[in-house]
Amino acid sequence: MKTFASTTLACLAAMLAANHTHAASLLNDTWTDGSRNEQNLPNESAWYASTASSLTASAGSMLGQPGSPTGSRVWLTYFTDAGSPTTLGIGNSISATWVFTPTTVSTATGRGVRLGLFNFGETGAARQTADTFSTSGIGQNVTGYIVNMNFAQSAINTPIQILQRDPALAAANLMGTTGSGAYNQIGSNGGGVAGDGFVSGTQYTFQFLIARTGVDEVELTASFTDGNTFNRSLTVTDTSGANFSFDAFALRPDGAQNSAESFTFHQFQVAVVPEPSSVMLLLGGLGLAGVIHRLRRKA
Ligand SMILES: [Ca+2]
Ligand SMILES: [Ca+2]
Repeated sequence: MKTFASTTLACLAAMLAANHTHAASLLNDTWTDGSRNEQNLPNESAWYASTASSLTASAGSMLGQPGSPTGSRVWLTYFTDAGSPTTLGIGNSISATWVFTPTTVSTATGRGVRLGLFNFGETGAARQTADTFSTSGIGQNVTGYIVNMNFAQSAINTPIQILQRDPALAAANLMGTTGSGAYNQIGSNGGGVAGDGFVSGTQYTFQFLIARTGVDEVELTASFTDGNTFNRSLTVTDTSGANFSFDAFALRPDGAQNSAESFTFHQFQVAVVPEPSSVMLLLGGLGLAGVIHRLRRKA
């Protein structure tokens, strides 16, 4: 027969396990309403496109079309209210997850797709409120990190690169250049050797995970998988001048000849782990267990 103590311990272990995996969803959108215009967190968010016609929603998905064969586009959304970026405490992480299907994937050897987590809540930064803007603008004073990806049928060596917005924040160019003054690389390129790339018509999941691992340190992991054998992943650590606050996600495909003819968005999610309220529940649970323990000792 189980003792009361062992039952209590089992309950606590279950609570710890639940807490460990419990995420607060900031946004989880599947375009069920067939529109990309409403900001109604956490169920949907408004998306802004540098060229309005390049991003169209229909029931259950959103279609992004880079210029073809050339012409980059920027697609941007906010997953918190204006002026209220989510800030990671030590041990917390944020993940942005994009489920998508590309068509007519490029044969490019460059890095034609950029995906970033940003903070438009910085002093001097301004949120976008409408479509139609320059793909080399909107970034003044915005902080954050990007994944710079070789998006092709055959991957180059180390197809993934992760960079941080330059702390000098001189550049208004959000994602149009990764050069000096705009971005600084974090760690080395990675994601494996040349070989398997993206297949047209296959569904992929991209995840950008940023975990705060210290007072001034974040660990950043970018991964692309088809849920089967394709898995390209890179983890790097930013050990100084790290960013912990985020309110936006943006994608910048270069023209179709360097990315893909189209990207169908099936789902876009942003979550924070752990959920602050679950920490409070856990602490409450531990306190209750302590009271029970003391009561039993007295009995
Ligand atoms: Ca919508
Ligand atoms: Ca840094």
